[in-house]
Amino acid sequence: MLNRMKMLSWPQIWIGCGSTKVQVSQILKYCNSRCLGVVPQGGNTGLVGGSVPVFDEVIVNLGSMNKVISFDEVSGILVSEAGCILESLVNFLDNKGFIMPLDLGAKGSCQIGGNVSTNAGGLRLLRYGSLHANVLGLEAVLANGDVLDMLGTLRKDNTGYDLKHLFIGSEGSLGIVTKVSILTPPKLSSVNVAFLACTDYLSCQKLFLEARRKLGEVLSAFEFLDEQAMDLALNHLEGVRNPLPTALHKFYVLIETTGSDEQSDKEKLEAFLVHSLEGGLISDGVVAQDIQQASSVWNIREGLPEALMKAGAVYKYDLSIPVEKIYDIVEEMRNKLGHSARVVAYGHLGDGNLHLNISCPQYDDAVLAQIEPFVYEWTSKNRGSISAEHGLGLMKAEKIFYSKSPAAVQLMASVKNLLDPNHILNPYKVLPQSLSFP
Ligand code: FAD
Ligand code: S2G
Ligand code: ZN
Repeated sequence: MLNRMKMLSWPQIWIGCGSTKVQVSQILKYCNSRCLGVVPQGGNTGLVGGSVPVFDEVIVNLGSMNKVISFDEVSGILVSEAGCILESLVNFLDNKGFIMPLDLGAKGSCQIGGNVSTNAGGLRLLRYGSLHANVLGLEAVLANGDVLDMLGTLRKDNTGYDLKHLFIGSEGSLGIVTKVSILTPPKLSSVNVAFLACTDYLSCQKLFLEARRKLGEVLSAFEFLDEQAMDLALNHLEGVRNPLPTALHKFYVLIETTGSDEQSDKEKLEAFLVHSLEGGLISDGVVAQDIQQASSVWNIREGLPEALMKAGAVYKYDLSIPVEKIYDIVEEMRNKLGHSARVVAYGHLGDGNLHLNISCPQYDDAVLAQIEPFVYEWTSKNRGSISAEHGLGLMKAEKIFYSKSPAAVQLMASVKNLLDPNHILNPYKVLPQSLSFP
């Protein structure tokens, strides 16, 4: 079987074009029978080392399984192969008047199979919910080669345990996702973007509450970045400029509304901006007047990961924290690190998700020792999660106990042992070493 594969170089197996679940099944049967480790791989944009081998694992990249299987133009239910790149699905749906329920800066490379396997959050979760809400069904191949057809397209199906949820966010450690059935929302005609400036974090927090009250059902994104993040963007991203360049701004908020009435939605957003100015919640603000202005504002926010990579070495922490405490950890890290590193904060404030990035000219163990385990202990003490949306992968597998109880992790290990008794799927990832060997 394997000799029919276009073998690029062992241990990589790139499934041949026109590949099917049968080929994935045969590869896993083969690897399972010889206890060969396997790393499922999508677009390789993951940020916790989940999609690359640790030693000599076989890489199974789903990139050639990239067909749209069906699309129901009434319900908006899309069924596709796992290797479809997110942006290609965005473009496919655009012509049909629908959108994907998730959007992330990596859309040009990440695959829907990888999005599901990491339970990716992204820029639209506030409006459309997580993939646990939008994925209706999956097809997955288990370690022994069994094909699990859970590719339902029903909104409601309460017949027994909903097993697909085990695979959403399991990071390739329980099975290889080969097909996805997902509910896609209709594309609405009126999308508006505002870029606002605040003088302190408390105002950002209050602004979020006001946005939910005053913008209500049309609110579709609420992202924030601090002035350190803005400086990085201005210094490292081509063609980016700050629409609100006054020095006194310490925080920036990007608000997007998505509705069906251009006129009233825009008036609603402009009224919100005036109300926030008069109430002292913002020190300045602008509503994008056209698509170019809207995308130039989005480019600032979506370009931050790239800006950080260009700035040097970066230590990334993707934290879920109660909204009122989000900036406390940023200030504590700044106090601890002083001038030895630049602490940058941005993220999906609407989801309580902080992207804490600590940037230095080069990697430095002394800096790392000041960050960890402090950041994990602080997050755990404040009942947050040490991984909001990026998963655990290799980098955070040993940190799982900061956010999950020993009993919960033990049960995860039992599920892993049941579905992958030889532990061939993504070894060393997600679960601590002590638990992930039989
Ligand atoms: P990969 O990186 O290839 O793999 C990720 C994990 O999923 C690995 O453990 C891999 O083994 C497993 N996997 C991949 N495909 C399959 C499959 N078919 N079956 C089983 N397991 C599989 N993430 C967010 O959540 N929100 C964001 O806003 C966000 N923004 C980003 C912005 C940038 C610029 C970058 C570089 C990354 C960003 N990410 C974000 C992280 C990353 O894009 C997501 O985790 C994404 O879902 C990974 O998809 P992928 O196809 O690249 O998967
Ligand atoms: C985002 C990307 C990764 C990071 O931009 O929303 O998920 O930490 C992040 O920069
Ligand atoms: Zn993110």
